[in-house]
Amino acid sequence: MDVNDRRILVTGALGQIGSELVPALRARVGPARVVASDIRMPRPDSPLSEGLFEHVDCTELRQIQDLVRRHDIGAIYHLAGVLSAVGEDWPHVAWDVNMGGLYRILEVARQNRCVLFFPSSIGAFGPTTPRERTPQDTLQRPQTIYGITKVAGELLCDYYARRFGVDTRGLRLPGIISYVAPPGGGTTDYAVEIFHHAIRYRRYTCFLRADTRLDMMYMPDTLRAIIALMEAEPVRLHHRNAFNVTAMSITPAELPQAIRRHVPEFVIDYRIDPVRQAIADSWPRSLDDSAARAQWGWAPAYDLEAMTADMLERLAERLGNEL
Ligand code: AKB
Repeated sequence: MDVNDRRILVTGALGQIGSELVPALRARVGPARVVASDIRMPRPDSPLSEGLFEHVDCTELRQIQDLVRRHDIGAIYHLAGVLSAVGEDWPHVAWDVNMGGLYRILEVARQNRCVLFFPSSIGAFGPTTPRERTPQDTLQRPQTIYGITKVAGELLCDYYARRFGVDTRGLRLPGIISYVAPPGGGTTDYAVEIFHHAIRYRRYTCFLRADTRLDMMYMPDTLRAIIALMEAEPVRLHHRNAFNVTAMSITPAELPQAIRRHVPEFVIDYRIDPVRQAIADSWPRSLDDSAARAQWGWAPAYDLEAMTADMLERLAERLGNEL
C-alpha cells in the first residue's frame, strides 16, 4: 500500500479495536500521521487524547469530507459501527450507522483517493451457510440486521473497487478478545466478560450455551492481521475484501478449562439469552481462512492457551487485582 506521506484516519477509534489499533499505527508510522476519530470524545486520561483526535459522525458526509481534506488523509480504517446484539435492539440505528456510514466513507474515499479498511464479521454468514470450516466463498444469507449490513458492506466495497478503482480491503473478523477497551454489545462479548469476572469474582454466568462453538481471536493477532492486509501487495489479493480469518474455535465450556489452569477456583454457570443464542446458532462454528493464509501470509500467534495466559496476566495488572 502506498499512502506516501498522507495521514491515516481511524473512525470508531474509542471502540474495542480502535483503542488498540490507533496506538499500533502511531507506533508504526509516527503519531503525527494518525488521526483518531469517534462520535464520542476521549477521556482526558485516554492515550487517544494525546494525539490528533477529531469528533466526527460518520453518517454526516460533510464532516468526513472536511476532516479528510483538512488532514490530507490517504487511508481510512473505518471501524465505526453497531455490533450484532445491539443491532437487534436498534435495527434502524444499525442500518443508518453501518450502511449509511460505510457508504459515505466510500464516497469520500473515492473522491479523495483514499485506501479503505472495512471490518466484516463471522456475522456476515447465516444458518444456511456450511457451519464447519466455512469456506471463503459460500452462501451468505444472514438473519440479523448486523449481518445484513456486513454482507452489503462487503459487496459495496467490492463494487467501489471494481467500478471506481478504490483500494478497499477487509477481514471477516471473529469474536475479538482484548483487555484494553470492552466490546460494545456483540454476541461474542462473553469471551471478554468471562476474564473480567474470573479476576474479580472467580465466577461467571454465561449468556450462551456451554457447547456454542464460535471463532475467536486475541487482539494482538487482530492488529497484525489488519496491518498485514493493508500492507500486502495488491497483485497478491484475489479477494481484496472480506477475508475469513480465525485463530481459535472455542466454546463457553472450553474457555473455563483454560482459565482454571491459572485460577483453579473459577466456576461458570449459564443463563441463556435467547436473542444472542439464536444469533450465535446462525453463525459458523469454524472458519476456513486458507485464502488469507495463501494471499497475504496470515498466521495467528495465539491459540486458546497462549491467549488465556496473556489475557489474565495483563487484565489483572490493569484492574489492579491479584490473579
Ligand atoms: C459481535 O459479536 O457482534 C462481533 C462480531 C463477531 O462481529 N464481535
